[in-house]
Amino acid sequence: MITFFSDQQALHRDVKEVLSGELVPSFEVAQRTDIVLKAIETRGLGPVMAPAQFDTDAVLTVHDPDYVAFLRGAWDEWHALFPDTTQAMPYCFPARGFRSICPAHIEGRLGYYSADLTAAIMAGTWEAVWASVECALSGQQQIIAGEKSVFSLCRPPGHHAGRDQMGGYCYLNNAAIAAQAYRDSGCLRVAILDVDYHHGNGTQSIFYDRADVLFTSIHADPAWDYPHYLGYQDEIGVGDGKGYNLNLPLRLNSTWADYEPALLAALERIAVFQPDVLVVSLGLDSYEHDPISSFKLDAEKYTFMGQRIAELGLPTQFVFEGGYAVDALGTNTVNVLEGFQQY
Ligand code: OKP
Ligand code: ZN
Repeated sequence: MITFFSDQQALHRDVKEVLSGELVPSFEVAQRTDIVLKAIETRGLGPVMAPAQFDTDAVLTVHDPDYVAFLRGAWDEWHALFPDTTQAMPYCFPARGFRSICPAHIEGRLGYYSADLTAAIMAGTWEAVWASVECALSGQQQIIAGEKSVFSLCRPPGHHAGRDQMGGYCYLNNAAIAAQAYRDSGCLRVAILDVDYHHGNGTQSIFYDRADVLFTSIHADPAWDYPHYLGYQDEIGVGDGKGYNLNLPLRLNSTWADYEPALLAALERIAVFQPDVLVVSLGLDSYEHDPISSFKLDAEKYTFMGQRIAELGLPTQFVFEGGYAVDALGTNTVNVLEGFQQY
């Protein structure tokens, strides 16, 4: 299996996030992809290639042009105003009762375009985010060219990013951009399976009113974990999209005994949908030792997961999302990919 990765992605680094009221080093560190690359090499998964370059066309079919322009220019604008700070972060938001107005000042715009305090913008963020998108689009092109599977080692991740919103370490939605690119390459139906511990609220919102892209997600009950305000079972889609959104929230501390039936239910829904292609939002934060998550999957369960996904027999693009137990992240990621290939 080919992996797409760019050195540019490491330019987004040393980020801080708000956790339990404190500004702390982000769990979403550049070493995450280092360790995955190491495991890919040690276990001989296949070649790692730099992505091709893309213009913004494919991204602007998923994201709002003003939002993309904002992301691209935010650091320079912030840095000119606050030269002694290391990252741009909002402090106020258009919450209930306010108007949905995009203000002029950079701090107002940061709040307008943010869901939370876990997606700061630094020098290098845009370059990394863009390289991450290029990994997604290069992977999509490989599948269109006839490969059975591909791994887009995206970082920063993407599944919390909405059409005009960042949050949860995410800026542009790599998986959604790939899914839309399949549609624009002639695929009629695209399925997304999001196995990250956190609900993929951004991906869901992008395709919520559409029947051509099925979104399925297994994640921690949002009543008890991030992103809290989306990801409930009764969110089934709207308009044409009604019936094309499947959320399978699980209780905190869920084990494989809880997880496997949910996975099989998602795979069954995908099989009925008969998509041309599958995009997997591959988060590994369901791992038992993940520092910010509560599920109890061990390393061998990721092999099972890959095998189960392979049983669909679909061309499959894996897009990297979360996973913060850095030491185990390489093993767990390659377990899924190897499990998929073994089947
Ligand atoms: C991004 B991805 C809860 C802290 C949650 C933000 C988590 C972002 C996850 N106590 N912090 O889906 O892995
Ligand atoms: Zn996650």
